[in-house]
Amino acid sequence: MRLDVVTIFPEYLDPLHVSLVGKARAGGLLDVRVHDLRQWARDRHNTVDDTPYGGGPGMVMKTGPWGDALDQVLADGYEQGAHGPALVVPTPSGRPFTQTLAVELSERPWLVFAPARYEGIDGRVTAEYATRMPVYEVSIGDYVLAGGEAAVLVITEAVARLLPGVLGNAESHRDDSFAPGAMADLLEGPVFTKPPEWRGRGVPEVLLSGHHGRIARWRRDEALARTAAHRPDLIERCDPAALDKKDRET
Ligand code: 6GU
Repeated sequence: MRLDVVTIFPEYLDPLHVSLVGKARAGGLLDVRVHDLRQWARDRHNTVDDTPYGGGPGMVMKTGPWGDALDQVLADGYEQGAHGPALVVPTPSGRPFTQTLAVELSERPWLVFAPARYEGIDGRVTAEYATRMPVYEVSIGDYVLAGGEAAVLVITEAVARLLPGVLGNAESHRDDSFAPGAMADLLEGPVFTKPPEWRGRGVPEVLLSGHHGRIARWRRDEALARTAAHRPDLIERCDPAALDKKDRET
């Protein structure tokens, strides 16, 4: 998978060299390129923003630098053999970023990220590129960040770990909170490892029992309890058919 990021803070993306995403790059599974938007500024002050039409606070990122940047990043990518680009625009006014969307993005060969600072990018930019490729305007939650760069890190990590060969164990994300499947829409309960006792605290007996059926039942109960405590909205939305009789008793 190829990723391009166009930003006024290239160093903000340095963590893409580290950990899981860094390993995926080193292993040749991810080709990440970060570009400084100011390369495409048109004046000697490297201006990339201006005051909003219609008034109001803050600044809007200009069409010119973004259009030139995206045109060149796309042209270079095509020249280097990339294909099937999608534009990802992190913005608090985007659609919610979910595990389902992470899976969809992980199936694309090429993602171009356009994180905005200030009040956002001139609306003509997304309108223009939407005529050429899918455009995903995405929010990572109901709060406001100073810019989309942190969201690029979040989205990239969620997507990279889904790429074949990135996680050591292909089963590792089967039981993820929010993964589609048996534990769909439930949060994962607590986990334990050695030693069997720590500061007077033991490990739930059932986990040492070797009874796979009872262990699965216990994990399911813990997941339900944690979901009810932290995300009652997920229980509310849950399809009753996804709950068995035992679930309804807990
Ligand atoms: Cl993607 N960008 C900004 N600036 N704020 C956000 C966000 C994105 N998602 C939630 N808040």
